[in-house]
Amino acid sequence: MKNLLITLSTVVATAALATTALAEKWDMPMAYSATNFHSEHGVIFADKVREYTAGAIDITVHPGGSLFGGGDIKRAIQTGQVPIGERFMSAHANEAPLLGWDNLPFIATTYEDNARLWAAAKDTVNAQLADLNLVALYTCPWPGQGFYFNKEVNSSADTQGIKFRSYNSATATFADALGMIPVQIEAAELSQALATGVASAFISSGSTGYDRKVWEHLSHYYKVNAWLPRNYVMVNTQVWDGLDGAVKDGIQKAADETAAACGAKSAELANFYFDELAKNGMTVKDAGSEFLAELEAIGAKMTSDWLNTAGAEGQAILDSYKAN
Ligand code: PCA
Repeated sequence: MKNLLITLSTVVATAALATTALAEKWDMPMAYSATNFHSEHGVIFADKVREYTAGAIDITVHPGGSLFGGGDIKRAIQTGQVPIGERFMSAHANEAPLLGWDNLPFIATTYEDNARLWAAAKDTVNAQLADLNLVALYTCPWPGQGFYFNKEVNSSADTQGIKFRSYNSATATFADALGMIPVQIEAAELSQALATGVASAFISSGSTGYDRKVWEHLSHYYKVNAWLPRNYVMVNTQVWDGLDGAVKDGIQKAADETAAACGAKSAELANFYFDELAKNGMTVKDAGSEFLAELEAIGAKMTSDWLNTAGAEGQAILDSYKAN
């Protein structure tokens, strides 16, 4: 009996070792701060992947641009420096215009509409990502985008010459159209940019203003709710193709569950962020009618510019969204 127990425990230990030896360790760079809900869901995803792949894939999340800065994450995955990572999808629209599908002002301004727009865009976007050597595992929306300023703003007469932190080419266009001077800065560097005067305005969700404690520098938030952009977790195509079917299924199940949980969390937190900005002394309100009318006119032009670069496939996404 003793011998049998020893033999059994040896078998168990060997099996455990075999699992450990087979476990692939994946570093997963993420662009936004550790306490942001996107990053927290990255950790939830990693835990689920470990569980659903029986330990075969062991993901370590590196939030806040600590492993690769936000602007470098996609390339690091494409070139196989890391197998997986997360980034803001429309940051890549300058390279692949279709990836700006979620950055069209005033087209889809609720979580429901954003989900419908993603459903319309998904196949086309995934085909585009395949051309970039990437497979998207899941996407998750930020809350709606509004404007941060250090003063009251009622129209573009108040925005001339302001240094504006942009996060992609579309937001730089928005700034230009309002007479502001865009400078692209990562969310991870935003507090520093505001503190040093490199920028004194930006467009973002309440989430990023809260994460970066921007009430230390700015006074007004206008809840324009212009669009709900998405982050996506992507994996290198060769890495993905090299996985066996059961592991792929486990990762995709983890991704699908994380997408649902992350989207629900984003919606749940949207008003919490506004409350926190206000509690910390900011004026949080809707844009006035004059400012809003200007933003809508700029937005319409941005959508037609996008359609010019995204072509028939872009038009098909919008047509299908409007038809459903
Ligand atoms: N926060 C990110 C992207 C969109 C958002 O709400 C940022 O400001 O960089």
